[in-house]
Amino acid sequence: MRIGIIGLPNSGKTTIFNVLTGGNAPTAAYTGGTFQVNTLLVDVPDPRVDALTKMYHPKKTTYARVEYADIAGLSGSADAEKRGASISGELMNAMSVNDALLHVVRAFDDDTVPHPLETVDPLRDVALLDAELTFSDLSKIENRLEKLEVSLKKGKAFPTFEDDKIEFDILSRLKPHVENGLPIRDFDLTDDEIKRLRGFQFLSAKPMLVMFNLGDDAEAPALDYPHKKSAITSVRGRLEMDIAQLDDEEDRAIFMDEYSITELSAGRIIRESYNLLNRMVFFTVGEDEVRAWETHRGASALECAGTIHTDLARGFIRAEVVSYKDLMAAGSNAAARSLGHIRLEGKEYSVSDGDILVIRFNVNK
Ligand SMILES: Nc1nc2c(ncn2[C@@H]2O[C@H](COP(=O)(O)OP(=O)(O)OP(=O)(O)O)[C@@H](O)[C@H]2O)c(=O)[nH]1
Ligand SMILES: [Mg+2]
Repeated sequence: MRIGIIGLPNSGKTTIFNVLTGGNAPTAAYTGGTFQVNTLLVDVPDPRVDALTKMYHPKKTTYARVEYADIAGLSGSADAEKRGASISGELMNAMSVNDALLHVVRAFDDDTVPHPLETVDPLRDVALLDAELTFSDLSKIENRLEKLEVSLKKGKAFPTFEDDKIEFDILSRLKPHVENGLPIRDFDLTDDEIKRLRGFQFLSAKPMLVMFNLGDDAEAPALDYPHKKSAITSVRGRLEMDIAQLDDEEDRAIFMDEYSITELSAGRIIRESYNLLNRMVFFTVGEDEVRAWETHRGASALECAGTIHTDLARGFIRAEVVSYKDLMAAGSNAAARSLGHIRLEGKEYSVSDGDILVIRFNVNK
């Protein structure tokens, strides 16, 4: 899972990046919309993996991982004429490789930190950046429609003629939607249509997590955001970054206590991202390794086998499945087995979040 952090200059993207990664990337220095991208892979904190490690004492423990990209460079032009156009090719690429976008919105007051539009107005900034993304998508749609119109008029672009007609039809329906300022993720598309549009890498089609970056004791603004594949969250960015950067566990506990923080936001935000992206984890366990694997919700046993290794999918016979809860309640694998908690499931079995799988397979079958 890869999440791109975007937002206006000085909104706190690098601060949030540090909160999420426990990192020390330098903040401040007003980069004023200069293109820059910094990525880091982080383990997904998961107490279930910790508990399984205690049970199995494996040689190795592997957590699921999330990659965060701190993407600077959106200028936040308030000038409608320039919107979308300000997104350079490299910035476009840096954004489009992500599974979801995390929009950091400044909601903290601080006279020493300049705002590119001079005033702090989080709701305006949400709308502004959304407009920037939809405008960039609109210009792609318009350019493509123009080209398609020419080639369809010639009428002999065989064998792509039929495909071009279908694409022209989809884009023509999509255009007024985007012109109305609505993100593409709100538009109902069939799987086939999604496939046909994939190459465009539309930015407003990506799942969006809007994150208010709050001051130490600020409250989150009330945002009406009725869009699909979207979620809203908030974080006291600088406060949490300061805590996340403390090496000493005890110091951290004291700090958290003082500000009544029960859990650092990194884990919570990963869970919110999992929900937004319809992701889940399953586990494999043993003496060698306890490991969390990420997949999409509702994945079949066969798909999970393939996530582990293509051979396991190819030679799939059966999956032995026990839920994390049942295993923990039983206390050991042997106890779970004698209680009848270990089930044998076939290819089609829909795996649940937290299932522990053993894939029986035979590659020679
Ligand atoms: N008071 C206060 N300041 C913050 C908070 N979050 C970030 N800042 C400050 O705002 C400034 C900008 O933060 P960054 O995290 O560098 O912002 P950015 O979005 O990465 O900025 P660019 O990369 O230049 O676009 C820094 O001086 C931060 O210390 C906050 O929650 N409260
Ligand atoms: Mg930055």
